[in-house]
Amino acid sequence: MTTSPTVLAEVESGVLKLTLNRPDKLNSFNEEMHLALRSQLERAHEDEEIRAVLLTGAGRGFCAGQDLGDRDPRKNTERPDLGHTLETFYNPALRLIRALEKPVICAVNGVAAGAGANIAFACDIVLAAKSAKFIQAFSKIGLIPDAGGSWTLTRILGEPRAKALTMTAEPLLAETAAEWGLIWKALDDDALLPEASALAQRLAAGPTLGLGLTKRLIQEAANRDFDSHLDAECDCQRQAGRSDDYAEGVTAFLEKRPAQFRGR
Ligand code: LHQ
Repeated sequence: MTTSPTVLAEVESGVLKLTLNRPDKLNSFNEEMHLALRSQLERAHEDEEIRAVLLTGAGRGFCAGQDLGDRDPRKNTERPDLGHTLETFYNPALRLIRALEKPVICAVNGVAAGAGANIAFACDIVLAAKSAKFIQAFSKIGLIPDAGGSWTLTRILGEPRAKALTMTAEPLLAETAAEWGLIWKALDDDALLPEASALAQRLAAGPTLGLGLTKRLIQEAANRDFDSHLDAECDCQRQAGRSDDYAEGVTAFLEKRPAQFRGR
């Protein structure tokens, strides 16, 4: 596992809290931060003790996307291969977030720009501080919305809003993002981390297998017709029904006590 000061990692009560930590650069990504985030996401896949992930940023920003200082065109004569950066760094991290069959909560503590915004949108439950804003900054520098943005924004918002946000790069306030269904909730700034941590801990104490299957089904829904999706639900429910947590959940209900899920 790569440990690096650019991504602070701590595990508490089954929650892996990851804090993007280059606050002077609004937590924009350099190679070290990419590798550290990937390594922590791989750890979340492998470690059974981890039952939820909480992603946030240090300082006043969440993440300003790629560190633009890394590829100063004034210093380089050759044109860069940005596709290589996506293949090597962003896409594997985004795939790890979506494939992780455990809840990923994102606490957007401040501005989220470019790939930073779209990494947040790839998480399962997104909470944002009311002072935070989301900026599809790509068009300001001649790029396309990457890190899944052109997919996520279109799926969630539809073409008109997706096109306007990406072509104008106008900031979207957290409260509007919540009204539009792009994130779960906009919270008072002081309430963000306490609420996000409480939510992450609640989910980490939940029936991890069932939550993971729920995530898988919801993500796959748009790719199937209703009939075949009913079959997929059937397969997943069969699996969930054989879990220890289902037996515990029903037993706890019948005994009128809180369930003690173990994530199995
Ligand atoms: C930064 C950055 C930054 C370096 C703030 N880099 N220093 C994928 C494939 C490969 C390559 C290209 O990219 C991608 C995906 C992408 O993410 S493309 C989009 C990249 N991101 C942007 O274009 C956003 C650039 N940043 C901004 O527009 C502003 O900083 C925002 C609107 C995010 C915040 O504005 P302010 O609140 O006014 O803060 P600021 O601009 O003063 O930034 C604070 C510091 O952070 C400042 O450094 P300084 O030394 O002057 O205090 C900035 O230079 C630095 N910073 N973003 N992406």
